[in-house]
Amino acid sequence: MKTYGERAINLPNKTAQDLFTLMERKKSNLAVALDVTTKQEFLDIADKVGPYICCLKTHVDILEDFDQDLIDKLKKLQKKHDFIIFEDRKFADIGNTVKHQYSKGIYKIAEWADIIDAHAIPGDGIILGLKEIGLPLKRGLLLLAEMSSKGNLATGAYTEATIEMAKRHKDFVIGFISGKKYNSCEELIVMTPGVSLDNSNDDLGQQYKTPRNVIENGSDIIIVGRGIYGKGKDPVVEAQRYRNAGWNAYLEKLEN
Ligand code: 5FU
Repeated sequence: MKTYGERAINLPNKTAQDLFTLMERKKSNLAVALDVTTKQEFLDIADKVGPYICCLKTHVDILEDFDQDLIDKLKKLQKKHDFIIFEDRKFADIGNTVKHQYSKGIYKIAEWADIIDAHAIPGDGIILGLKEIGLPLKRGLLLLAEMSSKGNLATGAYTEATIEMAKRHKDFVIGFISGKKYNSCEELIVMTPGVSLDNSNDDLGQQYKTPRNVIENGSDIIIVGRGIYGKGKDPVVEAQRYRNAGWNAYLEKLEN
């Protein structure tokens, strides 16, 4: 198995290269899913977990007081701590619409998010639309090949078709949201949500696996949300704990 650093070489997409290089540099395969609803909480936790993560995953549309100042401060934190920003927007419309959703409106996602994700359901047009905006900016796209939630419909033939779509657009599609690696495209990044060391589910269909489980299945990056900043948790302590769990699982996998 290649190291993250070795995989960075020869990747066609700059964001993917940057991500693997910084994972190696920071010794972290941890992405934090920062699902809080106020700017202050968001910036406070981002600053605390920043040193331990390779990627900060956002849902900007859940912030009650979103404004340009938040983006300016987020960019400063990105410089300070060295991480990739992934807006988990899950685009799902025709190419022409997603192009506008990506670059316009209140959030202007293309201006600040290094990575975005999209459902494969509309077909190749969704990638073509997002690519028109994202490729000149050297951004990267993840396709949702599988979801972590109970009863998710992205399975079997749908997942297979999603993998084929990714292979047709390797300049812009850098990987998948999924729980496992696919044999036919091992170089593509696999980012995995639904990761916890303490819980196996929530009350709304989320299903959790441990960092070790998902890394063993071929995941490259673990995505952890409430496990890090949930009620009563210290985000610094938890970020270190998940960083260590993810990195040790990766080192063990490299040895085997
Ligand atoms: F695509 C997916 C998926 O299949 N499952 C997810 O949980 C995305 N997610 C996101 O990961 C979800 O929107 C949350 O932002 C995050 C998981 O958060 P948690 O608090 O660790 O459950």
